[in-house]
Amino acid sequence: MFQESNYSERPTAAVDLEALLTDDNNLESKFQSYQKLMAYYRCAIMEMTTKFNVLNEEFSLRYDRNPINSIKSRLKHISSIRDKLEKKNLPFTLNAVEDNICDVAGIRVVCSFTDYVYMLANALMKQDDVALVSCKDYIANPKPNGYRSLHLIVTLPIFLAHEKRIMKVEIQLRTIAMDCWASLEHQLRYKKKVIFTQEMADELQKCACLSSELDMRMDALRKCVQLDS
Ligand code: 0O2
Repeated sequence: MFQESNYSERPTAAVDLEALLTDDNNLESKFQSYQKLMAYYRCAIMEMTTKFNVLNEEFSLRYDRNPINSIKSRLKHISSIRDKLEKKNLPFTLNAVEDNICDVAGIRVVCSFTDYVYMLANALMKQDDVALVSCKDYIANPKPNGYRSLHLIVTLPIFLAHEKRIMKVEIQLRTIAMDCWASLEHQLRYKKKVIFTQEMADELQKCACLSSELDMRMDALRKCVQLDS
């Protein structure tokens, strides 16, 4: 299985840190507090990645097939955290980050087939240390531009030497076809200030339909060859 980390890592800019933590004037102490919180989020990513690797292993033992094609992860960049807090009209403090930004730790699980997306999500949610905060099913209800993925915000514990901390993680589960479309669409326009004509938006939508049809046809083929029984 191909594994990859840091799907969008950029270095922490001093100017971002300067602006961070409006409740602390000391840059050195700001840096340490921020690094500590980010280390906790990295631990949460490790825990969650292990959970998916374990599920993948079990499934592969039982059915001789890997449901997971790849797992990618990233810590949200400080400038994106700042932008999101600003948008929500919230102060730039660590408490505000922990309480209001749910996707500081992000994991993207790319699956072979659509059924596996739901199978993995259900298996994860049965684990008694994982709690669901919110679920957005953009597979059942794609975004108007055609974006499809299952988004879960969950909490899970990380165990440190002297404490247990409950951390939030955003999980994006999608098929290879959904990931292909989202990655290309992201390159073309997501977060960029490009003016997209209606024709271009329509074309992207059509590509999303093609990727959805590809998933349906591959799912049908999988059922024909009965991979999981
Ligand atoms: P990045 O670079 O992944 O960090 P919320 O988090 O709820 O305040 P939102 O936008 O309602 O904000 O959350 P949602 O809809 O769950 O989407 C969050 C993430 O999904 C985005 O993260 C993207 O990774 C992905 N995503 C959502 N819509 C699209 C889309 O149309 N195209 C692509 N390619 N990806 C999408 P970030 O933080 O925006 O970016």
